[in-house]
Amino acid sequence: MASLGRHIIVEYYDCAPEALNDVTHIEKSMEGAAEEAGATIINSTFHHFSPYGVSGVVVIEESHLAIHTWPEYGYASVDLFTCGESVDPWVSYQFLKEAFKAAHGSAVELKRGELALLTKKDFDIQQLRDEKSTDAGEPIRTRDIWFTERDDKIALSMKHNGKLYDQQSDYQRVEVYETQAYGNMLTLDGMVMTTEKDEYVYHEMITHVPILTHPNPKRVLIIGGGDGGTAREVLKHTELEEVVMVEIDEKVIEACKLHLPSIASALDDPRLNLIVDDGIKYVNEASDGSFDVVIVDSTDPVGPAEGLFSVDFYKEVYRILSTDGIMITQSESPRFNNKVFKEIYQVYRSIFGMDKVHCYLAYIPTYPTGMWSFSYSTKGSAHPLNGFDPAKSQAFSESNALSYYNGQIHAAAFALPNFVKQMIDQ
Ligand code: SPD
Repeated sequence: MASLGRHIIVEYYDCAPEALNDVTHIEKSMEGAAEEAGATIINSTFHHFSPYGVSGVVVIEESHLAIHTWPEYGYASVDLFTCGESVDPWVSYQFLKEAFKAAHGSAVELKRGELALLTKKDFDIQQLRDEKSTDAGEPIRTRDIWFTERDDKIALSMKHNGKLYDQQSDYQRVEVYETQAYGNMLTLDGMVMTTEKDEYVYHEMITHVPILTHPNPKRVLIIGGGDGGTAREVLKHTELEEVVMVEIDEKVIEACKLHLPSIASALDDPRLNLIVDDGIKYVNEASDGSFDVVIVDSTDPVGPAEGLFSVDFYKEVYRILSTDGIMITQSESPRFNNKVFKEIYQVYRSIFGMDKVHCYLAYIPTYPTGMWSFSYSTKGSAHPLNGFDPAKSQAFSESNALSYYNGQIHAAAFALPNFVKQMIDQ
């Protein structure tokens, strides 16, 4: 051999797009390609980017294998770099071509470190050997796979052990990841919806704020909320007589029952009337004044939830609220989704009235920027602070062993930073 290493620069064309967007498949294939070629794996790191694309590297004792994919073009670029005689990078090339179902590939081999051009340096190699021999045992193999939700300016990444659920429903891509920091995590179309470790913030705040400030809550409607977290919290209010939840996507329910059971725990509760249907249609067909509290637990305003952010929908929600009815919605992040955030409050005020719409905040680490908002719109006399009894809220929090909501948080959540107030008042 006339060089230290061989570097094959590879292009794979017309691959299966889904294979190039599946981070666990890519990780497995890259590691398989390394092993098949006779390499010893030290470590691997893979990132999935939302909505599509994967980058990753497998570090091997004999150098590395690296990949970047563009599923939307069915294209992957790969580097296969090996040193020594024991590993054949062309075996990896063929292995990956099959794994990605590439219609064709091209490759250029470069010799790295031409021996004819190298001069061996004179240094005390024996001393280095002695130092190395004191290291403990076999190299430790580590694994890094990352999920990333990003827009063109910021990104949020979470390390995970792989996907537990991955289905394309009639409405969206439904996935559950086993994250290392936040437990199992539901994503829809690549956006984080909820995680086992921080879900309580969102679900407690979207639920207890309205129910504990309504003068006499009896009938609650949840639109969306297929993971079940909002229903679980609503059912802690034992005075309620009717709880209806309308979720459009049964795959979300299935995924959460299977992999997020602590969140989905109430979905089989006989007190919950769970309807799998379009929430917009349900609201359009419901009678005037039929609910005291309507909670819109939607995804972001793209895909199936788009209609849940329309003026017509909110007018219908207003119609089906009872005299003192309250509508609660998740209203995105004032920092991250500032355009949508402003529009939401303009629309609600045009329907409910200027002084009838309030905003409150909570801190959710797995949502973009961590600062998340909820809207509280009231048809009659209910008020989030005037109608609020701190002692009652505190007692409710303690008797239900809540993790976020309490009497002080309730009041504090309505204290808004100046920039948020300005966005709402503009
Ligand atoms: N960008 C995240 C918005 C998530 C809103 N809905 C979450 C559903 C939890 N039940």
